[in-house]
Amino acid sequence: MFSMFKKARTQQALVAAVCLVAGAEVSAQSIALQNASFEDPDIPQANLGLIDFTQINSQLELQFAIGRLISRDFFGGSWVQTGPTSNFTNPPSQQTGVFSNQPIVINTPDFNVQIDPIQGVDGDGIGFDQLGFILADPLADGVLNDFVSIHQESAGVFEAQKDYSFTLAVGLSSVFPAGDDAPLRIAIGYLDDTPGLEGSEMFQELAGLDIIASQLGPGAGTSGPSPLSDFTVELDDLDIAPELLGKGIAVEIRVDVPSDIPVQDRFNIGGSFNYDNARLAVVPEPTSLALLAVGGLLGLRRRR
Ligand SMILES: [Ca+2]
Ligand SMILES: [Ca+2]
Ligand SMILES: [Ca+2]
Repeated sequence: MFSMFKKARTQQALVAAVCLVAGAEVSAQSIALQNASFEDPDIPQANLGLIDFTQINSQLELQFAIGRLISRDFFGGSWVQTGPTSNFTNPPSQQTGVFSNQPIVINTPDFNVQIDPIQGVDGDGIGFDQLGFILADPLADGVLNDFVSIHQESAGVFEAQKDYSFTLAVGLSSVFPAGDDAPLRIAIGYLDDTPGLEGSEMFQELAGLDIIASQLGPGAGTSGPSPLSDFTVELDDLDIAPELLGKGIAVEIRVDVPSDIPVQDRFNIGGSFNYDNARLAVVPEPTSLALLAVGGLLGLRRRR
């Protein structure tokens, strides 16, 4: 009678332990990324007095003028910008960078502009809460753009029986909102340092996720940028080849313009996304942990 009771108790403990371990799956540990919130370089308050309104003939030209005051086309930290206009390597492609999320109000006889900050942007307590942008301008500086990307190798390395996740807050720009044919792709991979490879060619994707414009709320023709939403790409340990264990974990943010679309039609396709708060995390493989826990409890039982 007593031993049956004890057995039931042990089974309850087993179930509880497995549930606990399964619950632990969500307790991911973060792996540091540099300039993950795109706060570097810090962009000061825009001096709207620098805009020469005698040269501004349209709302679009005014958008460009404001954009120049509130953005920088380079990053602090170790993000590497790549794209055809930069010959696949650093220095910057000028299609990616950071911008301050500052409110803009312009009242002239010809222009009335009010730009409200995007809500919920992550900051560092210094100046404005900044974001990154990526613009797959199909024809930048007279050079055909098939893609634009940034990537970074984190301080973490791939370990056995670990899953990984890369999360990015993403929104659609109101200036050149992207079309669905040019999705934003977020990816986890590694950098292949084989001689001869450079820029984007070095990034080898292991898991990727496409985010299309129509997933992001207000699109082309609307008055403002869409709010940011979190998107996560997950890399399963089963998709990490044994020879990659110990190799640095890298992440990529990328926009591709489909190369099979005629040049004259591409102007409707390339577009701009806003993003912020890049987060890389490692998650202990839940199945192996649960098996370990069960094995441990069974071992205890046998010793009794
Ligand atoms: Ca930020
Ligand atoms: Ca800041
Ligand atoms: Ca797994």
